[in-house]
Amino acid sequence: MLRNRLLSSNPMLRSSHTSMLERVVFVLNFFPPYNLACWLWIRLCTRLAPSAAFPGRASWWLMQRAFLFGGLRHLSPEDRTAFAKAIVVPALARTSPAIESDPATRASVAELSARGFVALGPLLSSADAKAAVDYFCSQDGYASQTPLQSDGVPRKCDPQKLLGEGQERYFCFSSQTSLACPQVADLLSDGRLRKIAAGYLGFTPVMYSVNTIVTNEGNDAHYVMRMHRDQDAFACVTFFVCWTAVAARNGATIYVPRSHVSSDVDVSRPTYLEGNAGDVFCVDTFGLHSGNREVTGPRFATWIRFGSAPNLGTVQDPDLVPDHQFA
Ligand SMILES: O=C(O)CCC(=O)C(=O)O
Repeated sequence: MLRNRLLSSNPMLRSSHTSMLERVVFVLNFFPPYNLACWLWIRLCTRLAPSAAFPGRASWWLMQRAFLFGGLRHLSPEDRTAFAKAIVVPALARTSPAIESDPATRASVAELSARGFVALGPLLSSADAKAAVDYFCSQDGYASQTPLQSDGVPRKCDPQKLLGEGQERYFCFSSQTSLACPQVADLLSDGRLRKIAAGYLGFTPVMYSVNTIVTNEGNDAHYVMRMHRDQDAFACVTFFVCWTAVAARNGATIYVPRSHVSSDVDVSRPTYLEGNAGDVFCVDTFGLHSGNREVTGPRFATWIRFGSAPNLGTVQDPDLVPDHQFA
């Protein structure tokens, strides 16, 4: 399959769950004219939406078939927010209304909306975090940041191997392995993360990606260790669960406050998402962020992404939540 040839030699991914239409869209996303056409459509529809129903209905029809997401490559945060407000969120709020909130959730959502990230503090104990690290060390994973990018050879995580010159900076575990981690299951069981995501996004989202990553000291840089925007969807949010403590000089994700909604930000003054083992951050990763090249010991973290699906992530990467059973 083209996706595997282009992006991965991982045989695990040959049994992809994506539909023929999603494969077509996947290929289309490689063509700049298609992406530019999506961008133009989005800009135009955002302008027309207040006075006409057609742009909203047609955009929604296209998005349900995984079209339009190619435009994300060219959208400014302002344009993405305007399109989400005018078209995406109203449509999703009709089909999947937001769940009831509470004062603690509303406070987290307010901070997340203002800055693009919020520290939720210790949602798991340090003993639970240690148990999760032990669990992942006992499992097979892949030598890359996501299984899709890896050589597809399952192996045990050896943090020492991440140290060497020319070695991958990341190790990762499949979504199945992450979801089978008892501490991940615990975290997801009370619906708290989805509630925060729903409060922020304005509709009840699906969980579409779970991935556990490991980084260690090293010289090479992976491309996510440069400032970038995750271009999954028009409305999505990522939780980072820290299984090990992270600090500015030790693995903490780097984030430019307010860059999720504004282009007028000071990229030279980022924030480090520092925390203890068991802490959780909720981050709008369309905002400018970067993995931290500086790591002093093996750093374990799991990301859990919520948003609308299909999206560019679900079309590109079949190792998302298994079998499209968006929990
Ligand atoms: O490793 C990290 O902290 C960040 C990962 C990241 O930036 C990404 O996956 O987009």
